[in-house]
Amino acid sequence: MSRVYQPSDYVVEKSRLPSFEKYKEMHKKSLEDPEAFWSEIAKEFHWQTPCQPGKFVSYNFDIDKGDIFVKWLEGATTNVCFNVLDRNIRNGHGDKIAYYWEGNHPDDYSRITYKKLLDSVCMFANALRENGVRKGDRVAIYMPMIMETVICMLGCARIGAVHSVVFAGFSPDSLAERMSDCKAKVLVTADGAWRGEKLLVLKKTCDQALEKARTKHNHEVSLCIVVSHLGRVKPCGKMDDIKKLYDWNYNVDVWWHEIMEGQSPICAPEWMNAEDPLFMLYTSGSTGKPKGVLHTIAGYMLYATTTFRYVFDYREKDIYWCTADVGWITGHTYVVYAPLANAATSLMFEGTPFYPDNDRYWSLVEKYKVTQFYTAPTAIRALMKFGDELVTKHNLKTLRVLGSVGEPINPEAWLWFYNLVGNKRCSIVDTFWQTETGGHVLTGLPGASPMKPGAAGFPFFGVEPTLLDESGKVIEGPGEGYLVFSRPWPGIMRTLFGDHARYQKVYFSKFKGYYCTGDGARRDENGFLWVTGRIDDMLNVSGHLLSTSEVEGVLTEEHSVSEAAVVSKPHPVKGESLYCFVILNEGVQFGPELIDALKKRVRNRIGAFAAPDVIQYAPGLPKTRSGKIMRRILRKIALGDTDIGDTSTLADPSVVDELFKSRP
Ligand code: 6R9
Repeated sequence: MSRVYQPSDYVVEKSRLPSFEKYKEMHKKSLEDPEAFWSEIAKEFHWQTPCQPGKFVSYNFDIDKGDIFVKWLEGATTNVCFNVLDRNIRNGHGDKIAYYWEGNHPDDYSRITYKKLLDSVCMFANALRENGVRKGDRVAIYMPMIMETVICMLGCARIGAVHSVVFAGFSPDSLAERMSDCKAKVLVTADGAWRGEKLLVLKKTCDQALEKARTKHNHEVSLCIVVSHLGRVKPCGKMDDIKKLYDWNYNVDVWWHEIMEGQSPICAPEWMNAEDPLFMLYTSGSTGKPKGVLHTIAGYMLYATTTFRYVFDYREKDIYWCTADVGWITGHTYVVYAPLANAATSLMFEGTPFYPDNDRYWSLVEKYKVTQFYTAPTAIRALMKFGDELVTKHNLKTLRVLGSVGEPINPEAWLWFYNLVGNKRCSIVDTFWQTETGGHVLTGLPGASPMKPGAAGFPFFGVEPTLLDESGKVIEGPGEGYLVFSRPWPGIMRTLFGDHARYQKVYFSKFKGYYCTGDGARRDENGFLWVTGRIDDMLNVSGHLLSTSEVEGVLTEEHSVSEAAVVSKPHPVKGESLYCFVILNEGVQFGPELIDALKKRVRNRIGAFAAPDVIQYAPGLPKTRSGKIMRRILRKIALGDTDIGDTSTLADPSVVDELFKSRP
């Protein structure tokens, strides 16, 4: 039985939702009458055409009854950029700081008000229009954590272009594949950025990606807009002449500052239908090909706004900080759209927790007087290693809410976060959600929910979680099963870009009538939900989802490898790590050189975060008679755990012994 922690008086006093009873009441209302619940929140926003009563929500989650669809506020028209900027300025927040920006180097920092942000967004939106970008066109974004990234996303939203951000740690191949899949017209990037002492030459990666898009995918991106960033920040490590780091292609490349020059800071927003696309974001798929998750305008805006308000209990003078990169969904919703929709002041940080010292996060909390701090378990575990003194030497008393996202948080990390960082008086919100869900779906609420270290907690408003057993039977009360949802909340994705069939198959075919998350969960005797992790062939490395088959595909590209199987092995900091088994072709020598080559290949093809920890030589793989690899057994071998259970379904049980013998 784990201990239950109640929210402290300090948190409850300031909370807009100060009791669990009140939460339960609101949650019940949100399910009983979604229209009444969400239309109350919709009233705050500007609608060019309001939603007609009775049209608030319609959906089908049952594939037997026809195509799956979800629609919120059908017929209404609005613009997200207008709502997160112009509306706030009209409400008197024009001079409020939207973002404090802190660079990789502590001497680089700046700030931007709502009014200034709107001016820049309009200028960029005009520049996009001038360059032929129209409503519905896709704009790929490969950017560091700088203000221009936000300006670019909102500029797209203003003119109805669909942004497709690719995390700037992805390889040229991954970027090329994503740009080609969404047929991006434009790519926006920066010359480079510092991460700690390491220089990332983003422009060079983009050049290679543009070339690959052309030759491998037959897709031509007509314009590449480049922010000149390196010249305006302090160098943090060794750097040659910037201009020599990459080429300039006069047919395609333009400087950000040049296309911004002379643009008007006024730009009429494109009034969009509620169900028009806002953005797409690729997430790993279990077949290897990434899935272009598509979010639409009105529902996403409502849901992002509401989750932010209640989950972080944001108040007027608070300073909120989410450490996630804009390249992931957490950055989209909780660095960009949700804080701005709430007229919040956020901190945006370009660097790493370890530069110039391992207390950078804590020194930033102190410097900016952060009230809400939202990060990932992998970061917490990495920082725990450096000892308590790096935390305690900073004044962190402004903190009120601590958030966790990306993977289940282990109780040890939770307790450290709670006791040391939160000084036993902050609430921890463990937010479970996905690229697909648009915003938090299971979470605690600071003043209202009791907490258990490691439990995600309770459904957010409008969310109805269900646990199912293998046969699809509903598990009532305590128990463990597949985590599914029986109805849509406003922020759920609408489709996979260009592949509605795959959307229906991946998310709605396993259990008829339910959205299937791909995660397992347990409900305990007090009704807390604990997410137990992926139940498909996905891996979560430092909060980044990867598909095992994608990595296997890359390993087998190496000519010497005939077959590969990748499993997850628990890792003290990263949560999970990649453990790879490779079968080699005749006559190939297994040794450090090949291991190196394979690791490098995965890094180059997918990204540094996907680099395998272990490559093991495998004389064979444990397969069923029908040829399915039994990953369960491989996971045991990776762990060195000989208690492997029943192997009677294996075609050749002797390979298991051999694999144990060949462990490195
Ligand atoms: C927001 C985000 C989604 C997957 C999800 C689950 C895992 C995220 C979690 C969590 C346990 C949490 N996950 N938050 N597991 N507790 N609080 O991370 O989106 O990158 O799409 O990953 O991450 O496995 O299915 P995304």
